[in-house]
Amino acid sequence: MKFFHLADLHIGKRVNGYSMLEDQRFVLDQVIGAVAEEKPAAVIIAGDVYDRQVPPAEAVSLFDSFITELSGLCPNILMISGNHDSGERLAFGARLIERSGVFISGVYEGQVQRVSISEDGSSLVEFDGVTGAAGGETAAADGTGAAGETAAGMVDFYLLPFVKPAYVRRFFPDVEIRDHNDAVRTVIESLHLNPARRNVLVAHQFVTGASPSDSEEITVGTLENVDGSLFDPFDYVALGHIHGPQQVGRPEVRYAGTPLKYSLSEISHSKSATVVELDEDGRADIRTIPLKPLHDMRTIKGTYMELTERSSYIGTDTDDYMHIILTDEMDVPDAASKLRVIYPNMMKLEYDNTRTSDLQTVEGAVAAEKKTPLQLFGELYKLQNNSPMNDEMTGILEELVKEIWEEEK
Ligand SMILES: [Mn+2]
Repeated sequence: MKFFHLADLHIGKRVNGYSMLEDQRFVLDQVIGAVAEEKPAAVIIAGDVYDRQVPPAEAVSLFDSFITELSGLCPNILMISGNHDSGERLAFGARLIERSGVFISGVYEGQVQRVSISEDGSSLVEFDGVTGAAGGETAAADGTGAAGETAAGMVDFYLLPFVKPAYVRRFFPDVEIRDHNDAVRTVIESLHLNPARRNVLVAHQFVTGASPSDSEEITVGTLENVDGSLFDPFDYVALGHIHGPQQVGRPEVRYAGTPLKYSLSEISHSKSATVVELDEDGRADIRTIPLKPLHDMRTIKGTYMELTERSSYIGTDTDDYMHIILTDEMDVPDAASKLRVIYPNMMKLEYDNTRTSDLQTVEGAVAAEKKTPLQLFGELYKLQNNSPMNDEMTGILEELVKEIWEEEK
């Protein structure tokens, strides 16, 4: 069975002040093209559909068009909420659009939505988890799994929305749930997996060992990590949350990553859609389809003169999202606005020179009173710029000092 794994679309996101909407439309169109060509049985979106709890109207419109087109091409669309989404809002109308093969798990309510998909793309939805939880049936605990089916041809997809300890605790009053790891373990242990079936988990969590970027907004030090060994019972784990595409531990525990670079820390990433084919024994063949951005995000470095030299940029994509590093020792007046003439989508401008590369220590003010204004200013200049004033500067300063101090007398 073939399925697509996407995650962290963050539709409506702004990066360094730039709206990503057109970039997102461009890249989602490529996903639609790839789905039309590959004809998977399902497309998974592993959370962070939107960037905000209340996404802007144009973001909702874009996502609406995306899933509408997608559902014309693929029988099953499976999605969960991420930490950026409002689970309730994402799941609006979920039970209605389920009839169209669009399955949304927004909020964990003590049970996990299980979508069992056959090779022909037909699907069956049930709920699995703690007995007695409201809304839905619980699968038989004898291992027959969903609807008593033992057909090995089916794949069970478990849709676990983003959970925090507090979301899970209330359904398990007798279990001590201290952190995210306890929370996810408790939920997984409450499931009745059918070992005769192939099992896929869709989740949005920070798995220990994954490498984050700058755009996930992970809170460091709050014990958000979950251990990858919790996923051992699954043939494939479609993860969202971490923005660089990567496996964690084994190849089948995988972050699809964002479809676009969402921070300068992701400049070296190659973004893609993940395509998984599970064979009859549950072995996963995993490959990626590269996604080409409307505007790439890249870094260039050099002196102002070098970078504004026509030959250095002609023929390059100057409307890319640029991170420009100037190596000039002196600040270039109005560099940002001048560079924007060539690079209209410059996201960041910084200097790399002796001033920024070496750490300076501040000398004590003890001897300050014994120094002349010229000496004091010279030290301040050197401290800030990591190099002494040149003769011309010293000359100007001498003139100024003379003018100010002598006029006072
Ligand atoms: Mn995310």
